[in-house]
Amino acid sequence: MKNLAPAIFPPKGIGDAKPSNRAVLDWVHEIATLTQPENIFWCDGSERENEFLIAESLKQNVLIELNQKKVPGSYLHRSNPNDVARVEQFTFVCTPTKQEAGPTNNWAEPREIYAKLRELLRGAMRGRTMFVIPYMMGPADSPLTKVGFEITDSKYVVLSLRTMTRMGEIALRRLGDDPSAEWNRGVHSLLDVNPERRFICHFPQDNTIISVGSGYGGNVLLSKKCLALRIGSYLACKQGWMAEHMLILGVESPEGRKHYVAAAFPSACGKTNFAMLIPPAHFKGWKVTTVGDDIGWMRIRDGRLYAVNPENGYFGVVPGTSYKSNPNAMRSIAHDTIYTNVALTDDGDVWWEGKDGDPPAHAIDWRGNDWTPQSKEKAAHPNSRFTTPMRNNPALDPDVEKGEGVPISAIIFGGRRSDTVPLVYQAFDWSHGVYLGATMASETTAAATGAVGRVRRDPMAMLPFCGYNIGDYFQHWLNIGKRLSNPPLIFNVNWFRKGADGKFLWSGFGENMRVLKWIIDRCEGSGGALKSPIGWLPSPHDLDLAELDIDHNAVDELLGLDHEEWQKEIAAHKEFFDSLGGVVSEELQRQRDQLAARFKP
Ligand code: GTP
Ligand code: SPV
Ligand code: MN
Repeated sequence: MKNLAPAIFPPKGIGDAKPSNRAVLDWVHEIATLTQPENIFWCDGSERENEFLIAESLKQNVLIELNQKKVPGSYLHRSNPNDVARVEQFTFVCTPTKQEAGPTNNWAEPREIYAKLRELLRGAMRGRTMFVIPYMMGPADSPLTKVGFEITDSKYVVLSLRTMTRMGEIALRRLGDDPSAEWNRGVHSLLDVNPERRFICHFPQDNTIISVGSGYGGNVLLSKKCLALRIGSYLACKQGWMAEHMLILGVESPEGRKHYVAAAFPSACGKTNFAMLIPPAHFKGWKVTTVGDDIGWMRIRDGRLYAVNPENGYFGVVPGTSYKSNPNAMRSIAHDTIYTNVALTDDGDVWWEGKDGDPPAHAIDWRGNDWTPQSKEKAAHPNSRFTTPMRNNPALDPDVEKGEGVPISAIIFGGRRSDTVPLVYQAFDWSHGVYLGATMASETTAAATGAVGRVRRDPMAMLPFCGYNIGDYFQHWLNIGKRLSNPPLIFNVNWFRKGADGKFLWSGFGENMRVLKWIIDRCEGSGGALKSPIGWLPSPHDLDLAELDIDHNAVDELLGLDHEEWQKEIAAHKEFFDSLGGVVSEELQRQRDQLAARFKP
């Protein structure tokens, strides 16, 4: 581990994009004094800088070159096998009182944890290069756009943020020279990539993030979950907007009528796939376009919600991605992509479980070991990821850079539920919709360390990402609704319901267009539905299932309500609210009582 991130020495003209804002310079000086790096590299995100960093990363084995004929501009990175996913147990919200962090966050007292982190960071960058990355989240001319700086000793982080954010000069210009301007301070050090010294700490009141001991994904690309969601949600509540774990997509009818919808599904539950959906042949002339695949920032304008995607690229789940399931993702990752923890084939290509075609006869797995189809281990880690610029996406929405954002017609919640929850239903109104979000649950996935497949409540898909008290977060949602004269309709979907044989009842992916179409019909006031105890449910003939190979029983099961299962579900809602220790408002408690009452004969 001694040579984890040795220093690099750039030629003249690279690594010297020093910003002029006094506050930034003072902070960098303070962190450099503490961490004692060999040198400081001021990033500008330029092509030349990128080429230099890739060359150095190849020399130091941070990146492995792929076959440039097969995947031009693409590289493979292998993370430490002890460091392959977000670590929720080591993620902290550090507010003056525990109550501000609330019942769903790990809390640490700011003074104590700052002191502990300072000790861990003392001398941590000796012999290493300290990179200073200026970046911007959001389109250049959006009122929601935020500037952040990430200090890191990881070249992988620099290369990734160049794809994931708008990095360099553009961020410096947005920040300007005012030392009191709002910007996020992010400090990251790999240390020795030891889980015992791994902490991801957020200081919302200081607009500060400190992450140590990891080199992976959401733990270290501080722009993403740390700033755009945890700190973002705190700022959003204070400033009257919303920061959500949501994809944003556009859907255009053959007649040219366009709607935008935002959807919150937990990690590894289908956001990227839904955002890149290609409608089946039956939906001739329908077009789906991607605004964002993971995070949505929304604000109120003229009584409506408008959304922007703060990110500039996709950090997406690789396994299961194929030309069959997600052609737009396959085209996006065919070039200029960093792959993390996938398998390497003998001809320098990448491979993963679920890719089109036969598995290779031999490959090197994500840990760097020989692999054959007979191996018991998976070739690619279940949470292996691609980092690819959003501009690679053939279905990118033309308004993705629009500063005012896109108007949202519908908000969709959804999770992985093998039972109980129907394919789709609609909330009666905004407050009921907030209740659907607040009580949603999902089976856990490989996106975070820990058990997989365990049903847990994950309100608005924000359980790991809400940077303040979840009760206040629910209230913020309710308050936003009161300010909307034209609120989005709210829906819940479940692509993952299983039949008695344990197989998915719904074919999903492109076929989800059929559900999306019903949602759009409802927004336009034309779709049919039945009033059920849980909300508006489509009957089988309200969904366009033409040319879909599915039998009637499966459709009935998908749209059915099992009263016994729902009694358990309602009890689980109560148990969840109770577990939050009194932070849930009357209004949501009343929603639960009304739901229970609607089930009574
Ligand atoms: P994060 O990046 O972790 O936030 O994940 P995500 O919500 O973007 O999930 P993603 O679209 O990457 O999908 C995660 C996994 O779910 C992949 O293995 C997909 O193949 C699978 N998946 C996505 N959509 C569907 C679907 O409609 N049906 C089924 N059965 N699986 C799906
Ligand atoms: C998620 O877990 O929701 C992700 C991946 O999008 S990570 O960036 O690692 O958080
Ligand atoms: Mn995500």
